[in-house]
Amino acid sequence: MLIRSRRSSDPLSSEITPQSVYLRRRQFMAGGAALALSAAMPAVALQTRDNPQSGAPEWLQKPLREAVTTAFGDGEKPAPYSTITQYNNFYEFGYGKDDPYRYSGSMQTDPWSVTVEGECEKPGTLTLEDILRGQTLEERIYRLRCVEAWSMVIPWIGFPLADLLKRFRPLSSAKFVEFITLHDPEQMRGQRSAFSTIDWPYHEGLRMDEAMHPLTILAVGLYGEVLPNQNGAPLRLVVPWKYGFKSIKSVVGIRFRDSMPATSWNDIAPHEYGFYANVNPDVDHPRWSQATERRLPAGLFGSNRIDTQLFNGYAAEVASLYRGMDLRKHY
Ligand SMILES: Nc1nc2c(c(=O)[nH]1)N[C@H]1C(S)=C(S)[C@@H](COP(=O)(O)O)O[C@H]1N2
Ligand SMILES: [Mo]
Repeated sequence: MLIRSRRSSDPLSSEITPQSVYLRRRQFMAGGAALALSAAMPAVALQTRDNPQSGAPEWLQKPLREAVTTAFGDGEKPAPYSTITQYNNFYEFGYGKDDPYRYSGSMQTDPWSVTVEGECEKPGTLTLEDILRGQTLEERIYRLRCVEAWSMVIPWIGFPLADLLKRFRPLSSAKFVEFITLHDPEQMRGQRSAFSTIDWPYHEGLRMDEAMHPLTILAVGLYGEVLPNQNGAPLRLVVPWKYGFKSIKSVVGIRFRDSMPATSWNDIAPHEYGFYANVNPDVDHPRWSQATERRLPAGLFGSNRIDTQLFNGYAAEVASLYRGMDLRKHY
C-alpha cells in the first residue's frame, strides 16, 4: 500500500465493460435484528435491471436471483457500481486503482475450485458449484475501510464463511485459517511484474473465531449480479470490521492451522500492517492518521471526510472477540 503508483501507458481496454447497472432502490427493513434474514423478501423483488446476472454461469444465476436481503447496511447508501468496480486494490493486476478494472477482464473464473486442507477431518477440493449447491445467498451491505484511509459502502451477495468451513469438520487443533489467492502469472500481469514486492500468491489469515463469526462472508456477487473480476471473482473473503487487505480475493486455497499464518502485507511491512488489522481510529498507521477516512465517491464539494469508527462500526458485534487484548499491540 502506498507503493508509488506506476501510470500505465496502455490504452483503456475496451473489452472490459462493466455491465450496466441500475442503482436499485432498496427498502430498509425497519427495526430488523442485525443478524436476522428476511426470507420473505427476496433481493430480486427489489431489482429493476432487465438482464440480471447476465455475466454469470448458468448454475450461478439461480442462487444469485434467489439471494435474500438482510438488515445490514445501517441505512447507508451503497457507492455507485462504477466506483466499486473501477477503484480497486488487486495488485495481481497492477498498483493503479484502475488497473484491476483495466486488466482483470479476461481472467477465467469458471470452472473454479477451492482446496481445503490442514487441521480438519475432511480435507478436499470443491468446485464453486459444489460450494454453492443448497447454500442460501444473502445480500450484505457492508462498509469497506481500506488501510489507506478511504472507504465505500458495498452491497455484496455472499454467504457466511462458517457455512463452508464446517463442511470440512475442523479439528479442535484448528486455531487459525489461512487463505490463498490464485497464482497465475499468465493471467495476472502484476504477478509477472518486476516491480512487485508481494510474495505471490497473496495470502491472508484469520483467527478461527473471526473466521466463524457471522459477519465474515465469502462474496460471489455485487449489486445482485455476479462478482466482477476486479472485485475478486469468483469468490472473495469479506471481513467488514478489518482493513480491506484482510478481505482476500479470488480464493483457491484454505488451510486450517494450529499456528498463526504469515500474511502478505505483514510480510512486507510488519510494523505497518499487523495480523489483526482491526479498523481502529485510535491506532495510527506509522505514516498517516487512521482517525478519519475519505468516503467514496467524494461529493462535488470537498473530499467527503468522515470519522473512522472502532471496528469500522461493527463493535457491537465483534468487540467481544478481542476482550482483554491490547489493540495497540495487536494492531
Ligand atoms: N488477492 C488480493 N486480495 C486483495 C488485495 C490484493 O491486492 N490481492 N487487495 C486488498 C485490499 S488492500 C483492499 S482495500 C480490498 C479492496 O477490495 P475491492 O477492490 O473489491 O474494493 O481487497 C483486498 N484483497
Ligand atoms: Mo486496502
